[in-house]
Amino acid sequence: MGKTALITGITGQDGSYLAELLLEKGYDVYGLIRRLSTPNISRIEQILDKIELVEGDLTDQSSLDNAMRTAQPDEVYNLAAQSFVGTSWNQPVLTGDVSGLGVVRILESVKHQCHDARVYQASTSEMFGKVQEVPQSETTRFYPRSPYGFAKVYGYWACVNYRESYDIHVSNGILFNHESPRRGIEFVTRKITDSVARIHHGLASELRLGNLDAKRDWGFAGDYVKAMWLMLQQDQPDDFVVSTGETHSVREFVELAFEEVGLDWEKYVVVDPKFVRPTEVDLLLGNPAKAKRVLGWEPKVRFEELVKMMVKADVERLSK
Ligand code: NAP
Ligand code: G4F
Repeated sequence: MGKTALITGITGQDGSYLAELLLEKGYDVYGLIRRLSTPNISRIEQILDKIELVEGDLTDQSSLDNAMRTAQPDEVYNLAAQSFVGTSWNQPVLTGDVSGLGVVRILESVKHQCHDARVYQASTSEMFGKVQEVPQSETTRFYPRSPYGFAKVYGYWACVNYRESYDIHVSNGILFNHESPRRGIEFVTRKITDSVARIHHGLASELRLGNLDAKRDWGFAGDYVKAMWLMLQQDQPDDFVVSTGETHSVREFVELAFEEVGLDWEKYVVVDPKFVRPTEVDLLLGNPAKAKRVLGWEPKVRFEELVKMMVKADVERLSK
């Protein structure tokens, strides 16, 4: 018999790629979806007839219990979060409730409703924050630099504790930044490629950004959801860094993206203090050696290809 998976955050970037991957593998896929005045299903429209949606919210325990009872999942992928670092300073309590405490609600629900389900927690390189070593690995000490970062540290340790206390098969994927044409528009990569496409089509004349010196280890979301799945196929739960092992600055991303449409970025980019954060994560660079060794996982899409893919998709989208 095929397996059943429940994905929280199925309407987000990663949720949509993961749902497609699991359908390809023959899973029955359930997705937790929260009530909004206008449903946000644009990323999963192409698979709506193949998945089951269950209403629920990470801040509401009973809805999570109901989702677990309905789906009876073999695997739970907890991808839901208030995931935008910038917003976490304006909404620190909500961020803690969803991205931190929400993890405990998921674990409680699994403990009581489907104890044998395997759980994936969307942990993050933001936990390394002001990095204590370069590159960062599973043993690097955390030093979060935002309410989002410290909420995720709480969620991470909740998973470790439920694994040790209750023998729940729960793994943390410590994923470094991963992007795609489905990336939310407020994140820097998509903000850049969307603006480049607008400028190219004569729909905009400038791009306002914050810190161009920040460096990130950027990979492709389609590659990273494969690592999530692999973690839950292991006999033993564990924690894994998932990254490319390369780092690039926001400036490099900008240069390449403008180059793609034959424009000089310096004529269009304006540095606006409004987008500079109260505390910055200056440099992220992950060491994916453990994921390669234990999971046999490696990223396929490299930085230049990722930038091209995203610019191309936005240029095409806006030409319609
Ligand atoms: P995303 O596109 O922002 O998706 C977030 C998802 O969470 C959306 O489906 C959203 O639903 C859902 N959500 C938000 N609040 C919720 C709530 N209270 N109850 C239920 N669902 C809620 O994020 P992503 O890029 O796919 O990232 C997936 C996960 O990986 C997140 O936990 C993120 O923090 C983590 N992560 C991401 C990266 C990255 O680079 N992308 C790296 C490391 C870790 P709506 O559509 O209704 O808003
Ligand atoms: O694209 P960002 O907003 O992503 P950030 O903060 O690295 O967080 C993302 O990756 C994390 C994994 O490390 C995830 F956990 C998290 O959920 C999210 O997916 O910003 C990247 C960098 C930052 O240093 C920021 O200061 O770009 C810099 N930046 C410069 N100008 C900007 C801008 N970021 C945004 N969003 N907008 C700007 O105008």
